[in-house]
Amino acid sequence: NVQRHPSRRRKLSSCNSIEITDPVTSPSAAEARVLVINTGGTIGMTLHDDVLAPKANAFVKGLRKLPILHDEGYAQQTCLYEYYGENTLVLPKPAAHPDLLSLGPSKENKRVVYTNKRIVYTILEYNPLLDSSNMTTDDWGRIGKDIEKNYESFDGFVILHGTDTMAYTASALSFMCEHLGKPIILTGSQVPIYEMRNDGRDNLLGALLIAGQFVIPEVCLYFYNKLYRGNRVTKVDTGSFNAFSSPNLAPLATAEVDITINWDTVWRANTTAKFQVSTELNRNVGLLRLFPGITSSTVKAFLQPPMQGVVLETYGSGNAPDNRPDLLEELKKATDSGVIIINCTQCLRGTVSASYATGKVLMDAGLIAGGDMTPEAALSKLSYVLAKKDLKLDARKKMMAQNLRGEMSADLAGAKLCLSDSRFIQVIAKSLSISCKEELEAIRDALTPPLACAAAKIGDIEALEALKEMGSNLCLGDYDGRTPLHIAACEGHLKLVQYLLSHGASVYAKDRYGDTPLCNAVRFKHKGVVKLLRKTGAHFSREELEEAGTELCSLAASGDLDGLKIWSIAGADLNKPGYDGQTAIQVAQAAGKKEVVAFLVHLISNKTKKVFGE
Ligand code: ASN
Repeated sequence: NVQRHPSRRRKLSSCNSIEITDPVTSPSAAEARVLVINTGGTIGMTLHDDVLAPKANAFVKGLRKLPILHDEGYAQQTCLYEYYGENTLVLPKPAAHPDLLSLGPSKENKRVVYTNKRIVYTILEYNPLLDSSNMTTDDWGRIGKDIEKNYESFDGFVILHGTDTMAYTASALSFMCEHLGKPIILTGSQVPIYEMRNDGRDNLLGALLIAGQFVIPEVCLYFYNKLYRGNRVTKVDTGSFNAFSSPNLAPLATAEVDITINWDTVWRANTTAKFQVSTELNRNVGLLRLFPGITSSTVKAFLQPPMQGVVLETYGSGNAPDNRPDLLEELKKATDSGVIIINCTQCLRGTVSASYATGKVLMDAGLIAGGDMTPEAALSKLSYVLAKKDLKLDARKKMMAQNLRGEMSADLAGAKLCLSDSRFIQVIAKSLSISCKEELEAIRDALTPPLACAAAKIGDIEALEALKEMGSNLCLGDYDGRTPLHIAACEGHLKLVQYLLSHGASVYAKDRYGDTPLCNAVRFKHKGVVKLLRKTGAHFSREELEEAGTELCSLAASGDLDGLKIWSIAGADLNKPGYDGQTAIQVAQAAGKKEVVAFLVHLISNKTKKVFGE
């Protein structure tokens, strides 16, 4: 796979290299890159004077000595450090699981996936490293900005973080990261990674494998073999490796013998907007827990300015005393004066509802039902929504009641057609004598990806709509990992691309050849599709951009203006030299393609003007 990296290939000559024999399906699919942001936490702590505290500049050195987390031989052979720097490590190549191999390529659709990709990961260590009890909203902003800065250079992100406030950071990042298309996974440990018995190694390894292999467009938390949606978790145990619980949502993935992704639960992107991080957060928010006998003066004091948003942790399904007018009056006064109060339950599991008189009084006092949100999620959502300066109070309240990032369950009453309602799947199930739900789902998952790809090929949005109503996931790929978006991008079906992007398709999906929908749209010269994909955040990888020069030169030699325009829209640098050091302009000049030369000169000078703001 060194073939893929020209600079690494060049540097090989200066390394004592031996031949690389990685049996990869294609060079460009051979490596995935993950950025690990180390903020601190127990995972990297050591004992000083009998207490645990973070130790600076020790983590990378420690990992280098752990063969399950770093393959020094591969790093040397591929000049990894020269290319990516000293803080980059690489996981060993996973042994292919024999059961999985025997089951063949349809495994992808059975949600169980193995990989032979190398996960190359770079560690960005914060200074100072923090016990997570010391984290503030400014630290969340810093993490967000670092992800934004590095978004296009990596396939996924892992945040090493202390467990104490990890649920708060995960919730906050889930809201701050708008139009997210790649995985961001928080993890840490209960015991430092340097101890003999520890959970840090497994947690880091699992988080890296998932972040590098799967396009899960969510902020997640990985702990004790489970991947959770980040804004659904809460820390429930100080003394167990199984420290987190996601009481109202099943895990997104489990890492047992196989890594099994529950794609039906994974959040589906619904946007054609680019990723961005909103670091503005409002700090005038708070959590108030009801208890029998709480005085109205306590409540009054808590709700005084500058307080703007409060999560009230109520009893059971969202109840409070209905025989305490003094208390209810304080709440009503606050909501009347513009404080947003969210009603969340103190119970670990379940949702608030207005089924009791003691619950209805809170609605009457102007509180907003928080559904089954965790208090951590509700608090950080308030902080995020209240910082939206261009929104009026009503719009903010509306946003608080909406499900923004999967933090609350939808009201399922009267919801979409369920699988068993679908005639099509039913008929097949009957002929195969299948009846149970799991088998029906397995049939659906096996059949619908190729059907969706076929529909994408002919631009049939209605067929895709029907498949979606069956509960099919339109972002799953076929046996070659080619998703409906890949196919639609090849065919240039702009409307269908738009439809798919609004219904869960990911611009970052790679097929088995390592190609994204953007690569396909560029190859088949569909300008409109390229523009839309770029608007949605699609981009070429660093390696693809580096190697673009050769393609640009061949387009210049053949006088292909359209091709050059499309590469430029797709983000290529038209000055990039090809394999022999010549640029596209030089090639066009040599080949006497005057029109191409004029075009390139015009385009490049226009770009330069833009950069200098002319
Ligand atoms: N106090 C530590 C922290 O939150 C706990 C841990 O990471 N397990 O940073």
